[in-house]
Amino acid sequence: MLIKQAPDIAPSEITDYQLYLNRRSFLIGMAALALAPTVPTAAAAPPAGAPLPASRSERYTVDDPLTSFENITTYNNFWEFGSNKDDPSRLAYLLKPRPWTIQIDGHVARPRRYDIEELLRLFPLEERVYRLRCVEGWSMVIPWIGYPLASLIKRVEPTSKARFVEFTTLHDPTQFPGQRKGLFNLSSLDWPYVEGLRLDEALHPLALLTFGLYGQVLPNQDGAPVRIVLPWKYGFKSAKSIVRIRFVSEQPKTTWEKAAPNEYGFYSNVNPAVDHPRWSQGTERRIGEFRRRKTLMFNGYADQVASLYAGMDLQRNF
Ligand SMILES: Nc1nc2c(c(=O)[nH]1)N[C@H]1C(S)=C(S)[C@@H](COP(=O)(O)O)O[C@H]1N2
Ligand SMILES: [Mo]
Repeated sequence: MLIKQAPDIAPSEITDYQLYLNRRSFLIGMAALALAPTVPTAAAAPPAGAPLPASRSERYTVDDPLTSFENITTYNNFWEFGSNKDDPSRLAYLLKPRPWTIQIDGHVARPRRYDIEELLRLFPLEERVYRLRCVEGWSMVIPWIGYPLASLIKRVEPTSKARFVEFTTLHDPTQFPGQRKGLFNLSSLDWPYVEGLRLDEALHPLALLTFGLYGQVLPNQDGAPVRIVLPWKYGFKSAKSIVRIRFVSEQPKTTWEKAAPNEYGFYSNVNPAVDHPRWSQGTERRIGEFRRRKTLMFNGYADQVASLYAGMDLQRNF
């Protein structure tokens, strides 16, 4: 059985938000001039992707310093590429984020297959700065670009039978080496990667359908061309490279529940009071910092999401 590790990584450089903003306006300027963006940056950043303009949200942001683009794009969990933190950035070139479609089906009045270009333009894009807390004990602060998942959900009109939403990642071993069967993948996950939410969780305004980060389209290793981001839940709930959103009446069986049901529950809300069976969830290591931080209930979003779980036993519904 495959088991997530709780690693301790070497500290990295501290993010300079101003540097990002400068670089972003520089990129947008370059794009406007239709020049090839060979961008000289202070940090050895990976090549810049296509700019993705968005208006910065005043409401959905946090004061914590941003994690560097470098760290966000080289320290990843994306098991489709492999189980090491650098596998996704090393092998990301294998994923082809265009053409791409996303199937929306199940209990909805308007089931449809959307082309990614259309999906991207359905609603205005916002930049939101969210904390991301991995179940392994590290965290980041990421300026995502997307629009509320709720906007898309309302558009396809779930019927009264829709009680849960299931998200499925692309299954293609030619693009995802981690999905190939073989000696080195004996203990891999059950593909495709499936995640799920209760419908009311999926409709929560924090749930973001995400197309970009740091002013540009999602790098492949971060889940191009479209993923979800659920900042109050452990990172593995935020499925990457989604090809299908299905509305169902029964609670979906998720990939990590299937792999280790006693370790990864359906809810997986960030909760410092409920330890993982093999390690504490009380503190976290913010990538780029030295001292550990205290993990906050619902990752610091309790005032916004606690009511979703009123009356539930969070020890049992972990
Ligand atoms: N399809 C898919 N989605 C995934 C994963 C994965 O392995 N496959 N890993 C998850 C985990 S464990 C985390 S912490 C986040 C990491 O997102 P990031 O690499 O963009 O920071 O993606 C989540 N989404
Ligand atoms: Mo994670």
